[in-house]
Amino acid sequence: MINSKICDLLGITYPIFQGAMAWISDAQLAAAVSNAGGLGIIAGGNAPVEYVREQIHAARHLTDKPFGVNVMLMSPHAPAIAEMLSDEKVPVITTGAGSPAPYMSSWLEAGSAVIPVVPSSGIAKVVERLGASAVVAEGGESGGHVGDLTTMALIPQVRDAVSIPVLAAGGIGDGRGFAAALMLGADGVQMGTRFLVAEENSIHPTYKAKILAAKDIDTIATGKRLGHPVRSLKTTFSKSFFAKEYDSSITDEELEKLGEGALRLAAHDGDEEAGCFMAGQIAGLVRAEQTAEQIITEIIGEAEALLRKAPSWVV
Ligand code: TUI
Repeated sequence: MINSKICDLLGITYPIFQGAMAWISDAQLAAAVSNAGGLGIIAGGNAPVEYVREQIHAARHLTDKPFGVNVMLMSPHAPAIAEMLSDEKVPVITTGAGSPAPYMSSWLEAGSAVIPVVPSSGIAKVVERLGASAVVAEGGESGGHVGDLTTMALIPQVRDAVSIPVLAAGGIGDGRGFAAALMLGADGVQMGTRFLVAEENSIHPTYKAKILAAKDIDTIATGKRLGHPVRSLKTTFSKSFFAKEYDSSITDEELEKLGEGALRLAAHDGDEEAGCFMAGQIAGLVRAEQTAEQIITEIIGEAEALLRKAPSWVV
């Protein structure tokens, strides 16, 4: 058994969050993770408020365990989703891709635990002051919208900057990563890429096949020029986007337009040409489709075995 204060705080069995993945992590995946003892998280992404509300109601039918909802703060729907979340009083709210400051007091009044995803110790301190229950510190190894720092550098610095629990994200895909995160000072982990191939994840089979076939060098971060880089599998789409970033005849607006809808095309349609298959650098570690429960129990088992052996390093 791995004991962590985030488990007591949220009423979960294992300190493993399933990272929110836009167009991917719905009520079915989130409930499966929560039923397996982790924290499942519904992604708001760029979806409208009605969709997110439906997913919350669906999750409540599928699990009686705590679950979370993520607000992607760059979404035009973020203000409406934020207001709806205050009414729905979900157990946990996570945020990404921006500052949750405008919404924090309303969510806290509604009784939700607010756990922002942060890319630096400075932003971690700000959200702690605003009342965050914990932070997810996410390194640039992760899939999707990425910050600059690596998980290895970020976690100990965030750990030293705040007193609230810290979850490590980015580059964690098995029990070794989990145990390493604890050594860096984290109280638990958040994983996205490993859950891409969960049986309860109903993304297009092509997406899962691409993850299972990926090697360590198969992801690329594109969109640095636009100020919000996104890590995805190297595909026709991402390689062409990367080349266009260095083409000064293409405007930022044109570049931005190129990316629109590409994630949905990957997740929904498995479109190998036009889809953006977001994935983290640990994609090469993901070898089999498993249930959420198998993923969680395997990772906890691996981490326990490693941590039990840890005293042998000290002579
Ligand atoms: O948000 C993510 N990952 C994401 S969001 C996403 S959807 C998307 N699609 C297209 C373009 C952009 C996004 C896919 N993956 N991770 C959490 C995260 N948050 N990473 C970095 C941040 C972050 C950045 C700045 C958090 C706070 C922040 O604050 C800035 C400020 O000024 O306070």
